[in-house]
Parts: sequence; structure tokens; C-alpha cells
Amino acid sequence: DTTEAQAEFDARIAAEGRIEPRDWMPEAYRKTLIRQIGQHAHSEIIGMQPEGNWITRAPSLKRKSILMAKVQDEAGHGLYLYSAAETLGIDRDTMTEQLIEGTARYSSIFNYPTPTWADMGAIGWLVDGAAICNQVPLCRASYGPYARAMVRICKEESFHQRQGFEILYELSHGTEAQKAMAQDAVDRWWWPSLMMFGPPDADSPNSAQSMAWKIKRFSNDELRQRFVDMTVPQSEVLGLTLPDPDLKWNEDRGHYDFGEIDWTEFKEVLKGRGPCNHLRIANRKAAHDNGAWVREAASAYAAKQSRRTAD
Ligand code: FAQ
Repeated sequence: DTTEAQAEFDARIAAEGRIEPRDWMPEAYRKTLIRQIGQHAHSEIIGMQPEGNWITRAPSLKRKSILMAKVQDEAGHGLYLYSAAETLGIDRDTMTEQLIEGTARYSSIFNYPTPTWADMGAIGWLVDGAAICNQVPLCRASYGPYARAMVRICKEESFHQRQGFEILYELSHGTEAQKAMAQDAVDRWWWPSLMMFGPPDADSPNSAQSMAWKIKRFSNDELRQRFVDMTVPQSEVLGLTLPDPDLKWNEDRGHYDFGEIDWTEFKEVLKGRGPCNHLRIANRKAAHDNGAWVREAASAYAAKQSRRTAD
């Protein structure tokens, strides 16, 4: 009965155990995971676009092959995550429909444009850096398929972060114009990267329950602070500044203080009014429409194969 199943579920969570697809789970736990894993999958897939924009224009063959590998990794992450969400009883077609109809969320960060090559560096360094801070604790999420997917994803994100840092390092040690291009990219990506962690804890309706279920292990603000503390020393190595006059070490707290985030901008982006929201969804829809014949052919082939096996 449900009370007994609930008690077993609670005990498993308390004991740091894992919940697996066939286990009983509260409906709200299932819904929260579908929401978070689905959004995460969509972020990876939409996240291919800002960088895909530069594959044909990468400054060298080496840079081009690295960038292609990175964007392919993102496609792979999206696919593991869609598979993890499918174990909860939603199918990928439904999730894709929600994305292209604009009813599903994906990370705010991918609604910003990538006008220069230095943006590839800033995305790797800051966006993947933020992704790692947020995702390493998710390797211990209570839902088994999500936690296991995160292990491999985090390893790949580390490489992505390192390659972004290296792009910026080369630019910031290059000509004046290159250094200025690197600084401009960092100026544009810094604040949106801080927004990736979500609203402040006091405004985060899902946090308390997700933390009680051990899906989230740290709050949005805790992870944001961890990211700032990790990134400031790296900016010094790069010789680039972070665009926040209030950023300074606080001896008492043992953390960097930082300025106020523009939450109005964050809310606008979430409402679909960021700089690239329309473009991102339009591109995703076009790719989906253009791929219709592949899905039809694959289904026809699968149906034919299963008829043959049945005979
Ligand atoms: N953008 O109550 P909370 C990557 C929504 S990394 C858009 O705090 P929660 C790698 C939130 O969904 C990026 N929406 O929510 C990569 C909720 O709305 P809902 C993806 C946001 O879930 C790098 C509402 O605000 N990473 O892709 C954002 O407890 C480079 C209230 O917020 C993940 O998805 C936002 N930034 O905490 C790829 C990580 N923040 O659903 C390519 C997994 C909040 O109630 C290139 N996700 N919202 O309508 C999480 O850790 C959590 O879902 C949070 C939000 C922390 C994002």
C-alpha cells in the first residue's frame, strides 16, 4: 500500500540510497525529476546553437575540430538526459513537442548571442564552469539514472571548461585587439552565467522540496557563491577583469562579495524575451521538421524488421 511504499521511499532517501525506475516514488518526485531532467536535456540541445554558429568560422583546423567535438558532446549529453527522463514515463517526442511549442524551459544562458570567436572561450570558461559547479553535486542526486548520467557529463564538461579557458588565455596574451575581444566576451557573459544558478534562494519555489528529496544537494545561492569563488582567481591568471565593481574578497565570510544581479533581465529571458529566444526555437523547430523523413524512415524500417521476426 501507498503508506508503506512512502515509508520505504523516505527511508531510502534518508539512508542516501538510490531510487531506480521500477521503484515506487511519489508522483510529485516523478514530476519534479521530469521537469528538471527535461529542462536540462533541452538546455544541452539548444546549447549547441550558440557554439554551432562558429564551427564554420573557427580560426584554425585544430580549433574547428575541438569545437566540433564539444558540440557533439552536448548532443550526447542531451540524449543521455532524454533517456534518463524517459525512465520516468515521458517520451522524447512529447518533450521535443513541448520544446518547439515553447512550453518547456531550457537554461536562460543559451538565449544570448555569440558575435565573436572570443565568445567560444567565454562559453567554455564561464558557462561550462557554472555547469560543472551545478552538476557535480547532481552526481549524488537520489534518482539513479540521472546521477549516473551526470558522472560522464561532468567529465566532459571539465574538458569543455579547460578548452574555453585556453581560448581566452591565448587571446588575452595575444594582440591588443585580441585581448579586447576576450575582455568584451567576458563582460557580456559574466552576469548571465551567474543567472544560470537560478533565482535567489528566497525566490526559488522548488528548492526546499528538491533538497529534501536529495535531488539538489546545495541551494542556488550556495552554488553561485562557489562559482564566483572558483572563477575570480582564474580571471587573474587570464589577466581579464570581471565586470563587477563590487567584487571583492570578504575576509570575515571567507568568500568573495559580489554585486546585485539584474533579476529583471533574468525574468524577461525566462518569459521568452531574451535576445535570441525566438531564433533558438525557430532553429530547433526547423531542424526537427527537416529530420521528419529520417524518423519516418527509421519507424518504417523498425516496423518491417519486427514483421520479419514475427513471421
Ligand atoms: N534558466 O525553483 P527554482 C548546460 C526556472 S548547463 C531557465 O530555483 P529549480 C551545459 C526553474 O526551472 C545548463 N529557467 O528551480 C552546457 C523554475 O521554473 P519551473 C542546464 C530557470 O529547478 C554548457 C523557476 O525558474 N543545466 O546545459 C533557470 O529548483 C555549454 C524557479 O527556479 C541544468 O539544467 C535558468 N537559469 O532550480 C551546454 C542543471 N533557473 O520549472 C552547452 C540542472 C531557474 O518551476 C554549452 N538543473 N529556472 O517552471 C538544476 O540544477 C535546476 O533546475 C536549476 C533551477 C538550478 C537550474
